[in-house]
Amino acid sequence: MFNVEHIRKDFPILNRQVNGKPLVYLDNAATSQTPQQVIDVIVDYYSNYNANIHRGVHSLSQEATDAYEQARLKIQKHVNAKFSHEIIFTSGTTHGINLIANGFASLLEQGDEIIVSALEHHSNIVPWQMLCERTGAELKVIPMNLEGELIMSEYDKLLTPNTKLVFVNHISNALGTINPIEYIIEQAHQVGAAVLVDGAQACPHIKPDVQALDVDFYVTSAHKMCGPTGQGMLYGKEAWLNKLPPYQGGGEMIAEVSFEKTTYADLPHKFEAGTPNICGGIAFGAAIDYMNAIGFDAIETYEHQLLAYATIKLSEIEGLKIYGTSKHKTSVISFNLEGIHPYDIGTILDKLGIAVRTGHHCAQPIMNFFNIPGTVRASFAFYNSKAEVDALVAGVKKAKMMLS
Ligand code: 7TS
Repeated sequence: MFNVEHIRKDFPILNRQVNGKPLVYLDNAATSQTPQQVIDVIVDYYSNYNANIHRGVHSLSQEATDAYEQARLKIQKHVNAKFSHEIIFTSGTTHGINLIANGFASLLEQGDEIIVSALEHHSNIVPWQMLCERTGAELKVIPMNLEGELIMSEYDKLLTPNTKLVFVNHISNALGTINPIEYIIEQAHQVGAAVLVDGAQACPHIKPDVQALDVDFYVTSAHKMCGPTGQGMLYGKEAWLNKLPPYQGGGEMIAEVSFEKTTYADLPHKFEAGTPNICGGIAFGAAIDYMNAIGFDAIETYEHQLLAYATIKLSEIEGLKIYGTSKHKTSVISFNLEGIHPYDIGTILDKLGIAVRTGHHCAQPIMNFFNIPGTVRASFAFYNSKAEVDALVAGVKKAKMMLS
């Protein structure tokens, strides 16, 4: 049974005070908090078996290698990849996207087209613009409607035989919209384009099935799903990963090196140059174990209730406008109070111990679309309580009173 009070005990940080008030942490879309179970794994690694991997004959190195490769298997199972070597450890979503963008630089030419969506995070816009500059390919954008949903009839029109790559996030960080990636993938494949899905905001809430989706690449970050920062994963179909050139050169990604010629290691090592974030990978596996023990169905149901409750309560505040009103959305509420700058609301909420994000959320095109400088964003996780939603609502009312 899902019991939020019980779950909250796993997160030591939730006991702390901020500005003399109990912390109400509602910035989960930026980064999630870490349960004791994952902290213990990190402490255990550095206390007991810290060593470099894949290279030592000594016991510590073998223990660390085993734990690291076990984590890869956990991730493989979690996203239902066919092979474990289709899971590449990265430093996060941004790294994964850049790895693919770099790889496609050798495959694209003038006249090719890349499609992104109007709902993207900057990390999903800038690497493609850089890629277009390098290759002469053209960037096209799937527009959105006022609910913050991508317009699929417009997407259909953008697809041509020249489309080589479609890039879209699974869930928008700024608005919480869940995008119809099944349809997007299917249509892209009809014209022979590859699809990369950014799952940074999806993985904290749902369990992706990369084989069922038939997605070509899927990337995410551990720190948004109870794991450490500086750690992420890239899933790629074996055939694609074999086709793409390595991203970085260095140790561990080679088969043989001489000054005349270097041959590359097999997957996944071809894309994992240098000493990785070993502890991060192991802790990522532990975070996935932790979330699976709670269960993604239970998480989804609970967060949906929290979202519905918060939406009703916040909507009752006069002059409050919510941006992103899709029926298919996750537990993110982006809003503004009429005539008040989001930063001012965020500052008052902080004084009350309530952590939200304010600003453009690294998604300036979305803010431009709504013609606003930014929003206040409250993003909920499964360990947030109804009482915390009440605290947010009371805080916003207080901010309104003080600022208007
Ligand atoms: N893609 C999406 C959809 C994101 O939300 C983020 C981070 C990234 C990519 C980049 O992830 P990273 O782990 O490589 O940094 N989003 C946010 C956010 O909404 N607030 O802070 C970071």
